[in-house]
Amino acid sequence: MNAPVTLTETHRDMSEKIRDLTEDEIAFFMENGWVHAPGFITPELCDDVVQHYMDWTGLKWKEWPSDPAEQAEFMAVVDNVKTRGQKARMAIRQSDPWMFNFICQRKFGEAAARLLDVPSIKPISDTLHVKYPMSSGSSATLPWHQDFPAIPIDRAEAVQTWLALVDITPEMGPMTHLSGSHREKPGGMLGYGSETAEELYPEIFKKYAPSKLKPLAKGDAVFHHVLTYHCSGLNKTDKVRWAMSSIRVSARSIYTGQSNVNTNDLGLTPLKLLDHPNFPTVYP
Ligand SMILES: O=C(O)CCC(=O)C(=O)O
Repeated sequence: MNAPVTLTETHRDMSEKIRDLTEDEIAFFMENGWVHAPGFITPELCDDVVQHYMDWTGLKWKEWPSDPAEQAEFMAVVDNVKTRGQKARMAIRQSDPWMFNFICQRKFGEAAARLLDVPSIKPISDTLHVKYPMSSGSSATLPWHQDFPAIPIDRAEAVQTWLALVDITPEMGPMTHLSGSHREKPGGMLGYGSETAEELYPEIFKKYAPSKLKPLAKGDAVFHHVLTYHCSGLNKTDKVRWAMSSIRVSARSIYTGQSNVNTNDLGLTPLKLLDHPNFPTVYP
C-alpha cells in the first residue's frame, strides 16, 4: 500500500475559489437541516475536479457519448472504480494529492464548523455522484435515507457538502430533502437492504415537506445535516449529472469501528478519535 498523502505535503490555499457562507444560509440550515449555497465554488474549480475524476477513473468522456458501445464503456469505467479492492466511487483523495488538498480546504472546514456549531472539523469521506441518463437503463434513484447511520462515528455532528460540478436541472435528478427532518432519530441503514423510510416512518412524510427541486448551477453547493432525510430521482436528460460530495465531522467525534470503506483497514482504534493522516483536522 502507498504511504498516505498528508496535508503538509499537498497544502495549497484555494480560498479565493471558495466563498464564505452567509449568516442567513447558516440560519436556514439550522432551521431546515439543509441549505442551497449558490456559487459556493468557482466554475473553473468544478472543471478541475471533473478532470481529476476522469483521470482517476480513466474515463475518456465528460459528456454522454452517442455511441452505445462508448456509453457502455463509460458506465463500466465509473462503476468499477475501486477503493481498497471494493467497488466504490469513494476516497479519490487517498490516491490523488490535488483532490486531497481540495477536500482539506480550510474554507470547507470553516463552513462545516459554522453549520454544525462545533469548534473543529475533519473530512471523513469524498464520493463521486455521476448519474447516467435514463436512456442508459442505469440511472439509479437513491431512496430516502439519512447519512449518519452509515458513518462510523459516535455523534451526529457531521454535514455533507454536495457540489454541482455542471449545471443541473430538476430533470437531471438532483436531491430533495425533508425540511426539518434533522431533528429525527437515526433511522437505520436505509438503502442497503429492503427497508424503506416510507414503510418504517410514514409519520415523517406528514411532519416534514420535501424541498422543491430547482436548477443548480455549476459550483453551487447543497449542504445537509447527516440526520436530514434526502433522496434523488432519475436523470431524464441525455446529459451526465456530474456531482460530488464530502462529509465533514466534528474533530471530537469518536470512531465506532463500524465497517466503512473510508475507515476500514487503516489501523484505527475503535472508541478513540479518528487518528490517521486521511482525516486531518482542517479547521480551525
Ligand atoms: O447525488 C445524489 O443523487 C444523492 C447523494 C446522496 O444521497 C448521498 O450522498 O447521501
